[in-house]
Amino acid sequence: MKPSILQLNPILVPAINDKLRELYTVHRLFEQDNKDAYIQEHGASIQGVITGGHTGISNELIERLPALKVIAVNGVGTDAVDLGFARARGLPVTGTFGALTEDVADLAIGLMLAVCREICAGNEFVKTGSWVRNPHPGALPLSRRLSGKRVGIVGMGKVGRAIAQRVSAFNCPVSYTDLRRMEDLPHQFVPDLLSLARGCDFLVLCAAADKAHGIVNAAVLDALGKDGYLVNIARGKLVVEEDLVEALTNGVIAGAGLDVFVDEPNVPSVLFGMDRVVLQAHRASATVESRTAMGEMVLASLAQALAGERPEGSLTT
Ligand code: 8YV
Repeated sequence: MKPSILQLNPILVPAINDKLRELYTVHRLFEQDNKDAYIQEHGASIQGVITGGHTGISNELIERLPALKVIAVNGVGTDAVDLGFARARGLPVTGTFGALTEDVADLAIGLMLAVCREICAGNEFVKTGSWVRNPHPGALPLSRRLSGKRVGIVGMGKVGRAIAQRVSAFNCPVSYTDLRRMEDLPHQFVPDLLSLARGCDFLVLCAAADKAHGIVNAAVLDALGKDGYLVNIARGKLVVEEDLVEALTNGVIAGAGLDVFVDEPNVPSVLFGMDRVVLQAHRASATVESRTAMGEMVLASLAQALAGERPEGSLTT
């Protein structure tokens, strides 16, 4: 009999789903109307869980899966899993570390360019016929340059480093904050976020959100200032969203490029009408390339754990 796997959210790569079905009995919890009853019926047989970085898994659900051998996160953020709880149970929690770095960094660059060059507003201007109705060159205001601007990176992990590498090609001086200075990097380390924000034009959030809720607040946005942009490709909860909305509404900062939000898919609707704000639906890793590599890592984690081995990417065992 094939081992049973519980899948908490969809995988979008057909080949990965085929492979999962070939090896396991896959219980797709995200398709069930009555999730509680479904767990009641199948919980005892589940040996592996697949979840998303943002979705994670509750301790309550873990407790209802007595045969569980692994939680495979199809992502790199593990803030939605209680790692201490899993560790105490000897339960491996794995991530897809390294698989999505390039695409997340690419989207950060896309958001940086989109906000300062107002690419989305320009796109709408052409597509809605406004250019024809109003061909005067001043119909759209001048935008701002990215090249040479000072970039402040919050969280110099794999993604932060990949962004630093990319913006260096735009001749942008890079500074960063993290728990510690990285001796192998040529960039300026700034120990506190407020000073980092004060000294940069783009504040780019790439930090893990495990212990960093609400670090970007009104004071940080004030320090970033009226010519500064915020880019977030990490987690919505790093930011006090009400403070961000207020800062954007009142011109405290110049604009924002956001892929992630506090309560996805609910985004503060006041942002929808702002040309200086570019929004994405948590899609930084949503490429065929990343999601295929991530799916393969999930498959490897399941296979290793169910064979009684320690999964390579385990954070807790
Ligand atoms: C993924 C993420 O979209 O890696 C993460 O932590 O949040 C995302 O990049 C998500 O995990 C896909 O399931």
